[in-house]
Amino acid sequence: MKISIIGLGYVGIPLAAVLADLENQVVAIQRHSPRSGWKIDWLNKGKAPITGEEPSLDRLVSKTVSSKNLRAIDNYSEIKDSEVVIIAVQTPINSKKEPDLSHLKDACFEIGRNISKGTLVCLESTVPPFTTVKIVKSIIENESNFITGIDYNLVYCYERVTPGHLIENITTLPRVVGGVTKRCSETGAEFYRKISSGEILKTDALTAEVSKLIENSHRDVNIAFANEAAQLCRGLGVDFYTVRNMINSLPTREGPSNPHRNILEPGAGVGGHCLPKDPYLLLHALSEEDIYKPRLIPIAREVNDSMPILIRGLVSEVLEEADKTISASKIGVLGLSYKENTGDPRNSPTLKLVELLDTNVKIHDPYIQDYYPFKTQSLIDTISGSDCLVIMTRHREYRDLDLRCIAAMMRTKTLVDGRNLFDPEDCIENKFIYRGLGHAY
Ligand code: SAJ
Repeated sequence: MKISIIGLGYVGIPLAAVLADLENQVVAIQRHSPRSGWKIDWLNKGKAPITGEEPSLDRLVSKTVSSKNLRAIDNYSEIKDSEVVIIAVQTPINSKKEPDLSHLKDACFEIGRNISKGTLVCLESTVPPFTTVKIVKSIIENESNFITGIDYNLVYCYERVTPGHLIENITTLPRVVGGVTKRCSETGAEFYRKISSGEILKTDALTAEVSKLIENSHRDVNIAFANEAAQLCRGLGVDFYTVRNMINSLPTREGPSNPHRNILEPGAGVGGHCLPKDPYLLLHALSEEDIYKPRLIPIAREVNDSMPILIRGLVSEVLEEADKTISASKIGVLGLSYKENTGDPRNSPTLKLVELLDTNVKIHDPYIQDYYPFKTQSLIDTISGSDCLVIMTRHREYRDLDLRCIAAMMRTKTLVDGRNLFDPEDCIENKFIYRGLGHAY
């Protein structure tokens, strides 16, 4: 089939590669925006414009670009020949936590103006409830004079990719296909069965939109619970990770797919392009209707957003014990990416921490060289001569760091572990003034 994918991001790029590898003719459409325009040329050279470890992504992109099954362009001219059009544009929130659907609306106008009869349109971007029908359907129908479910089909099928596992997610995870009409759902389900070996669940567009937002809000609330439990355990002088092991020992009921207990990990914060945003997309729709106002979801966001503040407090504590102040110290931070083993700094807690520290900070990240206005340093430059080392991302590269060597390189031996990277006993043995999130130190 001829398939157009709009948006060369964490969803569009791997999806384009997977579809091209299934012998489709795939055109990836990307505007020449300052942030992403460079991806067009990069992809057309057969390279995946994504940092971090993504098994088989580079191979798939170079294979499908050289076989001419995949190419990137900056316009919508090929929509009219496409049997499937997938929308994978960004749907960020603005500084007031309101959805910015401008990129989505632009794409819908272009699709409406160029679409041919019989096309299947799949929206994969995360959107507020009612968006598929009230925005996507109405713009496409107005621009094309088509009737949804008759002249063309429209489904909402939310993306379920996580950096580090993009190809595997797309080809194996279950998918929820929410059709605007029954026929749309059937057509959409048939398409996604060709992509994923996972179960394809059919429903309506609104149910699918709400499923996605509750799926991620649920995760955000569970992380907030772990963050809160870790703080109350510290207050009681109890090691939270020990408590967590006790609780998670409860055997699962229906096997590992549905753990009976599954307390998540406390951490230095919740970053990325999903969890810090998706709960607000849900809350925004509720603010427009006089219906139930959730309290748990916004509070969970506050708890998670407060974690970099807690880390800063721990840095202040250990430096004080060493008769130092933050402003007179050199601080080394390990990890700029929001998530281990990936190179994605978006909404990273490290950005917030560096702002809060407001002092001489050096950052290392194995996957990120620079992210304006930050330039990362080498591991040695980040650690050497520092007065405090802060672990913000549990990258694989940090797992076998030798604490003795680190201690010898530092000017003042203080360490704050925000991701349970080191064993607290090892830190104490190596004479660090130590604090560990989730530990009783
Ligand atoms: N985090 C914690 N404690 C945890 C788990 C995560 O502090 O126990 C932090 C991470 O450090 C990170 C943030 O939360 O900063 C988000 O981590 P994440 O594992 O949720 O990764 P994301 O943001 O890539 O979330 C995606 C989501 N997938 C989609 O939206 C399609 C999410 O629904 C998945 O559950 C998650 O991947 C996953 O499980 O990998």
